[in-house]
Amino acid sequence: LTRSQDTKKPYYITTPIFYPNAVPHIGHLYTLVLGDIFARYQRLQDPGRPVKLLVGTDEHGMKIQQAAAKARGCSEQAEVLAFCDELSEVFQNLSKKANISYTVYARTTRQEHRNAVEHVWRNLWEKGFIYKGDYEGWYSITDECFYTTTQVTESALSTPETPEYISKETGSKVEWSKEYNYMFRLSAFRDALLQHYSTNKPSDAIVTPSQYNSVALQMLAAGETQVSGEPPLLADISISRPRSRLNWGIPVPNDPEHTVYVWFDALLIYLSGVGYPGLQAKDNSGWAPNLQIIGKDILRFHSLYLPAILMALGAPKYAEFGTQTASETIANSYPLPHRLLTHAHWTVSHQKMSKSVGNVVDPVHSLEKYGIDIVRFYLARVGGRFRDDVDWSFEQLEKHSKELQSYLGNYFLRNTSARLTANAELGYQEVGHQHATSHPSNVELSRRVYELPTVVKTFMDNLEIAEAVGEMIEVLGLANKAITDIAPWSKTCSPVLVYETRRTALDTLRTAGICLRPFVPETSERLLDALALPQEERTWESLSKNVPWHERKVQGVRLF
Ligand code: ME8
Repeated sequence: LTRSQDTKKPYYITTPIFYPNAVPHIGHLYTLVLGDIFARYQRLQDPGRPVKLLVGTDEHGMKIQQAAAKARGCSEQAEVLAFCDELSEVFQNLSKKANISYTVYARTTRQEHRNAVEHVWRNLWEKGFIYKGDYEGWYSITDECFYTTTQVTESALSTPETPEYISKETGSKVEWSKEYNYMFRLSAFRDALLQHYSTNKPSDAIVTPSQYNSVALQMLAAGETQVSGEPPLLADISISRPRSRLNWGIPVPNDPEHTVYVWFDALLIYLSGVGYPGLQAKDNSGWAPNLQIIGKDILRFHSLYLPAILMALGAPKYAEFGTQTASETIANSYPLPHRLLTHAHWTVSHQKMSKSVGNVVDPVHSLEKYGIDIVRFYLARVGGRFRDDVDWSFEQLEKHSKELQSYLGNYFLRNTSARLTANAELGYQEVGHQHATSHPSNVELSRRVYELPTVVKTFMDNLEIAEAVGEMIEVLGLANKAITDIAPWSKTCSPVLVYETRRTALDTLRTAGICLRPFVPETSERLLDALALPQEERTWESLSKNVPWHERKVQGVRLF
């Protein structure tokens, strides 16, 4: 499938599937809201095209096994699954509560996902892209990972008789250990990955540009001489763990002594979530993702491992693969995702908000206290730049809440008072709807409102959410200023000017209301209901048509 061919397949958006090792925090809600904003925006742009939005939970691996053991005091498989069921539901409830319009709630513990993982594994094993390799290194049981020689140091307790080594990073004890593992030939895809990213501009491949650069640089570095003791950056990766250490996961096909590594398992959710292997790309499954949204913490997995696995899926046997050029590898690949939006993190006192640090903001509490749309608005307005980490602040949340309430809510009420409506009617009787806008503030506002959809669309298509919201707020700010300047409620204001001002204001509210639909869906619906716009007049396309306001019964209601 080439990009031009697949404009009619469902538009497919994915968010990461979260670890249900603890309850979600604002960071998780944030990624979900971003996914939902793009899904709703896409539906608004092209109502005839289905949009799929995948969200869910990543339930295998050591992290979950340990969290379940801690919470339930045992690591029986049934207990671990019950633990996952419970927490996955908490994530799902959060998605529902925040109006995330997901179409797939995917869980890695489902049978259909396991089938997909086994299918991919067998394909890559049979073709020789997965092989058995010996793995040797410093292993920490506490951290459940291998360290390289440069990452360990002698501990203070070490003696010549009983030498003892620890990880420099965590201080946990390490032991030299050797085992066989299944390895994936990531290194075979270096040239194809490099070509894939060098032929796709940042805005088409990895947004933001700085994240694109970090991947490009990593790959270039991978070609250079390796630092002694360190594996090269695109070295083959271990994709299994001995069952004796990790039993909570999918057993390796034909080798139950090994469990599939959690990231290899998790990345395949994007395929299994739309029916792979039952549905192939030529069907209407939605594959490949048009947009994947992730935090910068998991960029390497999505920008390097996933495309390499997809390339391997489409490749011939490894023995014949050597003669294939990078362009052929890309052309034969199982279709690659189109765009990867990589956002920065929410911090608390400039430290990453994270479950393990324990400095998290409870999303449910914020949604209940401030309202769903207010929280969504804040996340998009302040977190929509993606480049830099943002510190969570309730003061900022309140400030932006007031911005929306005043610029949108109060503005709406000011324009729909009974007296203003009656005076506008008098003005309409006098001049009729052919009347041209005359007051400079109304002329300027009308121009900005007319341009708003195009400006918003350009920003949204470039994945610039904060800029899109910023533009809407700027126009609403201008509208508020215009009505204050004109003061249509004053006795000296002629009915014709009242009519013109109200008409301009209703056009502003309609346009802003439609542009805001992906961001604050409930508030927009309330506004568009109150403006008496039928569903067919709430589409993006309808923005270019005029609404005969004098025929509409506009109701002044409180939006917040
Ligand atoms: O990494 N600010 O799951 P996870 C913004 N299961 N976003 C944040 C955040 C923060 N402080 N903290 C978390 C995993 N996130 C894997 C993913 S995908 C096949 C497997 C968001 O529960 C952000 O999207 O640790 C980040 O990438 C994700 O949660 C990590 O969630």
